[in-house]
Amino acid sequence: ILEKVKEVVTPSNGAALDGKPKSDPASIEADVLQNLEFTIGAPSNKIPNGLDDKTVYRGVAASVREFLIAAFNRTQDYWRDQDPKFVYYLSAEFLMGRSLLNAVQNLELTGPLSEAIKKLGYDLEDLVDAEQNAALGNGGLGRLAACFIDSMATLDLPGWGYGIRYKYGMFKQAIDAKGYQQELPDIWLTNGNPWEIARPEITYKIGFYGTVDNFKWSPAEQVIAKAYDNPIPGYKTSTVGNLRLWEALPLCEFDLDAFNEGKYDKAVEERRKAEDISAVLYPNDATEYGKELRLKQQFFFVSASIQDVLARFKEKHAGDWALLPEKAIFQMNDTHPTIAVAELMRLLIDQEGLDWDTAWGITQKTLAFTNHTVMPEALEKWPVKVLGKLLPRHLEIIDKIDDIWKDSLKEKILAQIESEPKAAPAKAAKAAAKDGEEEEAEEDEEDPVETALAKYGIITENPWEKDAKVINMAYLAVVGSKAVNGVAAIHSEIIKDTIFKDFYEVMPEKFQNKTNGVTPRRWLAWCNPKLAALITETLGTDAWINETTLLAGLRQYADDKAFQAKWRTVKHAAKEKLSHKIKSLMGVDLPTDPLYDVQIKRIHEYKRQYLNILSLIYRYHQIKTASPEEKAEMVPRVSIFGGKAASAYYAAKKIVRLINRVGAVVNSDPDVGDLLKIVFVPDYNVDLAEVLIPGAELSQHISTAGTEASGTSNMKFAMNGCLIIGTMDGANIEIAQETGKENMFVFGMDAEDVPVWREGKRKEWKDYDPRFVKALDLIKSGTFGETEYFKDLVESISVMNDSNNDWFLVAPDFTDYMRAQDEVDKLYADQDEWTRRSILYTAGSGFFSSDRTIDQYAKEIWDVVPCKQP
Ligand code: T68
Repeated sequence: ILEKVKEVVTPSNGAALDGKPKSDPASIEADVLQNLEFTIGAPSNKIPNGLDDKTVYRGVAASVREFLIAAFNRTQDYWRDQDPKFVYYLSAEFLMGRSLLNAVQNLELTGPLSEAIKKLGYDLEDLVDAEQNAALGNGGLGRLAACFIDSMATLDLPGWGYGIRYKYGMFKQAIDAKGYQQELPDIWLTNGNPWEIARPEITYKIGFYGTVDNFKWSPAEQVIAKAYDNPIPGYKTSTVGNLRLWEALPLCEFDLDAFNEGKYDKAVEERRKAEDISAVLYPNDATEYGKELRLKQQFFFVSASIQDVLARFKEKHAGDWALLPEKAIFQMNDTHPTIAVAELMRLLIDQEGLDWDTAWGITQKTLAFTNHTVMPEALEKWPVKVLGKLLPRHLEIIDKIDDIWKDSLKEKILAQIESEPKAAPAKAAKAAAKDGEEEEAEEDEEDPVETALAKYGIITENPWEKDAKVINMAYLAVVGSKAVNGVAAIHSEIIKDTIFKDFYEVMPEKFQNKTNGVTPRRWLAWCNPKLAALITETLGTDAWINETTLLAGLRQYADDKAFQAKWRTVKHAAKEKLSHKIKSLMGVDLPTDPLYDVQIKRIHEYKRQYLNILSLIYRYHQIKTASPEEKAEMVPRVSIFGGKAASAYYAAKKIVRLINRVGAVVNSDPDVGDLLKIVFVPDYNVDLAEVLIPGAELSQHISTAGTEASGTSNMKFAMNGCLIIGTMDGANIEIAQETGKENMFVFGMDAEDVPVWREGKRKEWKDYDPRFVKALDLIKSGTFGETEYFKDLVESISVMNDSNNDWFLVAPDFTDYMRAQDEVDKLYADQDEWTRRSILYTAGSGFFSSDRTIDQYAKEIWDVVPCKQP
């Protein structure tokens, strides 16, 4: 083998020769052998029987890495030379999933690589499964960031992602025998990470705590941020972008004095403290714990990233700071990186010596902000005490931004009031005279200017604690950014009407919509190769992979019976694959003929997994009480759930347990047979999604209207020809527009109705659906055990009092949900019509490519244009 390696590799396969490794099967085979031997340290002569898939995966990954790095180096070199404007996507989360298959497909190496691997006695698919998930994210927000950098590379847009190289990613979820969720650490780096390039030469100092004297900050603690680059290959282009992640390290590795004094703990204490910063991903989705370490993480990666960008800028354009907004834009992914507003100001003023106004002008042109939620608990508000202690200079800067901001509004507000016919000029004048005075922020019609100013405050009173001010990070971001966007059409409207209403009124031009998208490479072409092949065969081209609007060409075949049959065959194969996966993970046998119904997403009350399981409980009851004739009429269903509950979110954890308990009872009940199976797939993550989504026929996106900002799995399901049952919420609305609302199982209250319900109607409503009551009775009477444990969960939607108010409208939406479910069953019995709709979903999904989203960001916010090597 080594002779062969020498023969093939030595003369030509070095990147040094032409910057590109050889991609014929024989060269790849030899290169894999060489990597197994010399990079991994595995005796390659043991191949095939003596080396397991995990080891061989590492050898193959090392070889693919060579291709990636070669193209990465060329791209980055070219960009350095051309000096285009860059976008920097600042995100505390990048939920990347696995990289091997994506890299191989994007680099168009699948054919020769598979052949090489086969020759070695292995199978590419098995090796793909040996890879760990890179789960550096909670859910939608983190996965969106991953899709975005994929699209940036594919569109040749000069751009990098910036984030944290967490040592432990999203916790692993296990379900124990009693149905409880258990959280286990995600130790994903143990076997090394072949997809990253450590950059020990790229480091920055990050300070914390300390004092400020005459605007000069002396941090009391400092750590080092060390860079790791993760090449991001585009598809059908030589462009390979970058995701730069930061690791926290101590300034001083080892306290030798302490060590010599025998204080071993103390000798490594600084190291441990520093490493804590990039140790764990906060496993909270939509709730904010306000931990100091969390703020430390945020500042850590933001400061390192901005310092890095400014350092490169200075290399080319030293001193010419006015040029910065023409060379760089930072997109802040939610509030987590919004300390960037103050940090950019600090670096420009304190380090580069700019005056306040110049720095502020630059900052406001160099930052943009995306909001992903209207849930009040997820909008970060840092106590002044916490932020002031950790970042005293930043607090000063934020304070001044707040003052100047409010001052700038006074005239505008006064003018507004005067132009309103109803406003009495005398009152307005009186209000203006109060200029600068701190007044209680109360809804006081008497004093409109003061009232208005109070609500614009970035620093405000903490509603939960007296005399404790907080910094509203979303407001800071809105004020400091050139653009603010929501993530679906309805969401972008809602933020203008609710959380940012006052800001929208004084600067409407800043507010935009950028409907989310997902990468069609990972989420259709690579995860569903059979469907992709059928689409390519039908459209006569594979150009749809990058130009998803071409998928509309499938519409003309929607009624074609022969095509429908092919479509069904492909779907059935994906259901089989999914069924095998579940068998291998859980030991459960799932029949493949029933309707495959899937709800996979974080477990949250607003996402209403509860509604879904209640309807299944009722379905179970129906099966139990049906006559044989009635049973024969029923449409068999497999219901699959997946998702993690935040570790401290008790209601969500109870819902997980309820689903598992119901599943255990239903699946082992001989009266039920194949009419209903309920499975909760543990540890839902990106690679499971890649099997679940192609195999699903119905997917549930049933959030209370107005609560789900967009949703992105809805887009993935639609692309894969999966029908949707859903509320008119988030991107469901746009999916309905693109695929035909009549083709979606729409139910429930609209976003406008929900507040009306909450504030009024709810109080007198008693029309509980008898089926809803029955389902709850079954839980209460112990059909699924643990009546005491489920008691408060049941009461939360059925007994109204101060702590229970069914905030997410499970009870009032139940009847319409059941109606929609009946429609589902009816339609599934008509396979031709079902298939026709399935085709229309894929055909209508072109708009939901993240290429479209990123193109809009690039043109409408970033002003970044493609820069492709000739
Ligand atoms: C999601 N948000 C939205 N947040 O819920 C979803 N939160 O509707 C949308 O499609 C998606 O963002 C992309 O825009 C999240 O995923 C979080 O994960 C999160 C993490 C930490 C703190 C708060």
